[in-house]
Amino acid sequence: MGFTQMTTPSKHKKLLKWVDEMATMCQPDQIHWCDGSQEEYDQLFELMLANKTAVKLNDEKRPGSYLIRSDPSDVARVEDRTFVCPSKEEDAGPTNNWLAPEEMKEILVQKFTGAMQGRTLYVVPFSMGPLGSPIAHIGVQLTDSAYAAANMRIMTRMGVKVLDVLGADGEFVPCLHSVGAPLKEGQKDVPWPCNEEKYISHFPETREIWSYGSGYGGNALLGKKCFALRIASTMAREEGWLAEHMLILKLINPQGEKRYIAAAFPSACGKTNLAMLNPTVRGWQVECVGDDIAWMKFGADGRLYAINPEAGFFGVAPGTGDHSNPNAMAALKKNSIFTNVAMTEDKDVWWEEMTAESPARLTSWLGESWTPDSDKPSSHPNSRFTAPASQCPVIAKEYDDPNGVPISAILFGGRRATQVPLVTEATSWQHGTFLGSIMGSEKTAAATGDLGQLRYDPMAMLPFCGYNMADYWGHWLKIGATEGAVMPNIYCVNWFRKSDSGEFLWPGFGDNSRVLKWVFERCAGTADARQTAIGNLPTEGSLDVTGLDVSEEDMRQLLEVDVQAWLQELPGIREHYAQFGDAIPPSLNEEVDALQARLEAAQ
Ligand code: TSX
Ligand code: MN
Repeated sequence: MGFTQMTTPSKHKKLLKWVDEMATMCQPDQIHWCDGSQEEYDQLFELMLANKTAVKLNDEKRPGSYLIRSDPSDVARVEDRTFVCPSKEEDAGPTNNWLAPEEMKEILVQKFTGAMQGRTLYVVPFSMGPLGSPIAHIGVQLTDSAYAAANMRIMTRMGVKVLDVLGADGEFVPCLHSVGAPLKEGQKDVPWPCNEEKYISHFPETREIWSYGSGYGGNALLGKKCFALRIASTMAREEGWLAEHMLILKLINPQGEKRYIAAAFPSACGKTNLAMLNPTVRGWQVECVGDDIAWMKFGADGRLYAINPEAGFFGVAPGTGDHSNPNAMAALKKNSIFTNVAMTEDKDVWWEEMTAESPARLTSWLGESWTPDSDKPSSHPNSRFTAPASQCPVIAKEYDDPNGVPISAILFGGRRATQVPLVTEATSWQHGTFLGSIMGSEKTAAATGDLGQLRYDPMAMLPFCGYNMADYWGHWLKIGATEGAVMPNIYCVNWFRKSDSGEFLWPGFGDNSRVLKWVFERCAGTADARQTAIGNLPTEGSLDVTGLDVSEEDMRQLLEVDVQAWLQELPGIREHYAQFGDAIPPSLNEEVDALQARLEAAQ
């Protein structure tokens, strides 16, 4: 089994030279240029089925879909093995792992030499964003993983049409990937080849990505976190735009007027759920433009226009069900890839909280038999679905618009049991940038022992910023000061406030549309707010609570400003800033001082 070699479908000299050089170094048995066709996708799975990498799922229950079980050691992004390599260490900043580019290259050349022996090198041309969009960018991933190539066909616009756009001299980001498991003559492959030693390396100055040793998710699908966030954030800084870890949603009021909202949340806050939520407020609609990444550039009218650079959802499976996200469940009904979830007896998929009751018998993500009284979950907590965005019932038509959508509001969220109100409006772009820089989430994983501890995750970009985070804040401030710019309003939201007895005060999910409605009406100038020390909050009556089952006392708590608690957080904020030393933009330090002064005055 294999691919029929075709003539090279590109006349791009630089691309051909790079592919040739990388192939000489990696020594694959053969090279396959991906055309992006269904036939090619089917062939990739034929190979993975033969190698026991993939299982074909029940074609009646889950048409065109596959289950893949990774090696139990290769199940998530590896932040401690992720490197950002500009020439100067200070340009990586204190929150990134750094190695000098020449040093890293020397290591990597050694690792990649012969790394693809016995394997096929797939050349995967992809566009992040609608083909030919002025906001989009092109990458080419070289990979020896059929799994990565197949996922890239769902997650990006992939194939020969990208080479057409690239032409003879278009720009592309070279993305080299190997699982780091060469096969000797006659050596039998394993279902999930990978290497114990991993390097996820970024070279912002030359705009290159070299990823070695892992086949999983963000380590291997290089268009996503590596390109669309880490490399793109450095491109955005140089070129005056924003590459952000944000969903994009379209909110439509009963009159048919629409606003576009972008929102950043750390992991485990339900970002994908918000991106495609079903509103409980009568007459309002939400449509999804994107669930993970937003690229925003100024339009001629001075507004920020956003595209979703991706073409699919690579979502966390556990917790996703008809109760939390029926639109995601519909998107993954067919033509989807499932990684590290459990399998039912009739070869469908299942994971924790997909349904209220678990099936009586399953095959776990480890391939072992599983029953509800097993002491381990059936699916890995970071198990994933890869589903085409086009299959989401509420995908917005603008998702494919090369011009992007004008953003009216940016939300920053986090998981905070205390202190942070349901919604707060920033009083300026600078104030909003400050609020984004101090956002954080409380840990939910009991395993690490620091349950409930606050982790700062500025703009949800901590693991994804390709340069010094303090310079990134400086870039945000500079963007906001662009001549003629009409900036979005900025809001902080918190769905996770708890009562003293430990219960969630806010029902969340579809009822978050009440907050979205207030944001919409603030942008339209039709909703009231009261000024407080931390920002603008909804007045009583301006937040639509019609038909909502939340007591007046709980609503009061959700919208109260706990001045004492905020004062107590100030030293933590100053400490968080201190790790960046002098690199902190002065106006952010001024924001901390001004917040302190307002809180003290409100005491
Ligand atoms: O995704 C969530 N969102 C955003 C939805 C658009 N989750 C799921 C957890 C994150 C992966 C939430 N969990 C949300 C939320 O708004 N809120 C909560 C907390 C919560 C959990 C259960 C209930 C209520 C709130 N249950 C009942 O009230 C019955
Ligand atoms: Mn993400």
